[in-house]
Amino acid sequence: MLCWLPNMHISSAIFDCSAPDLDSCPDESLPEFAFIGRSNVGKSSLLNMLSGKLDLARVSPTPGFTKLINIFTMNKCWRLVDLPGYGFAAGARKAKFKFNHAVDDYLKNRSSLCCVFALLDSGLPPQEIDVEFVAWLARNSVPFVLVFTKTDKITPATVQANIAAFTARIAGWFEKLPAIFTCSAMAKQGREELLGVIDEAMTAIEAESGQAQPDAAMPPEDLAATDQKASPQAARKRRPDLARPW
Ligand SMILES: Nc1nc2c(ncn2[C@@H]2O[C@H](COP(=O)(O)OP(=O)(O)OP(=O)(O)O)[C@@H](O)[C@H]2O)c(=O)[nH]1
Ligand SMILES: [Mg+2]
Repeated sequence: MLCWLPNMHISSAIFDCSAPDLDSCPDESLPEFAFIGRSNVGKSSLLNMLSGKLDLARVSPTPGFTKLINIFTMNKCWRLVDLPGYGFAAGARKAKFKFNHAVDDYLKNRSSLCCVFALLDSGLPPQEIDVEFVAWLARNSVPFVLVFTKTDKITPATVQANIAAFTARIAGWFEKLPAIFTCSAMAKQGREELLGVIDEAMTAIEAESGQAQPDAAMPPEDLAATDQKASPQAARKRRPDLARPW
């Protein structure tokens, strides 16, 4: 059954909960798309822009504003997740790539996590903290796309130069570079393209679940395995096995 709307029209956007840790998150029945990036990069603003509801997630000029895992259900069938940023610690002398245990746990073990939108400020040359974070995503096999934010603040040529410099830093780690998008929450640029990522993922999940219907005449292959407590590796394997178009 199709449960999302064609062309990614958002008919409902509802705040679910603010979870302090993975165990407090809602069940994993709905596919999730999460926003992460340095504090103040524009995660909450982008979530609002995509949802079409400007006051859904709290936006603030104060870095480190989002402190919990904030979960929102869209069209009653998929979720957007606003994660706390990294790189901000009150009193810290040097920004460091470090996020709390809850975010680490969420990114590594949330089996319904389909794709992470890793946000980078398009107005800045490559920041070590972001390069380190992308390396962490790659090492931990977290599916992600790169999203360069706040394009309204600078010229398109500078945006392109910063994107080229960043991709040059990470290119050697991937057979195929992660997909790259640009956006401006202020100018409402990039919405269609990013909703397209979600649309394609939802289409792939739908196709996969259609194919994965068990044959009623056949017993499940490994009944015992379903009773075992899932290891992080097993949890990751439960993530939808998408032929990722990004
Ligand atoms: N010019 C411009 N400003 C933006 C844009 N997106 C966000 N901002 C501003 O940047 C600041 C931070 O935005 P948030 O969306 O709260 O950033 P965040 O990444 O969620 O921040 P934390 O929750 O603190 O990690 C706010 O003052 C926003 O108004 C954008 O596209 N263009
Ligand atoms: Mg925020």
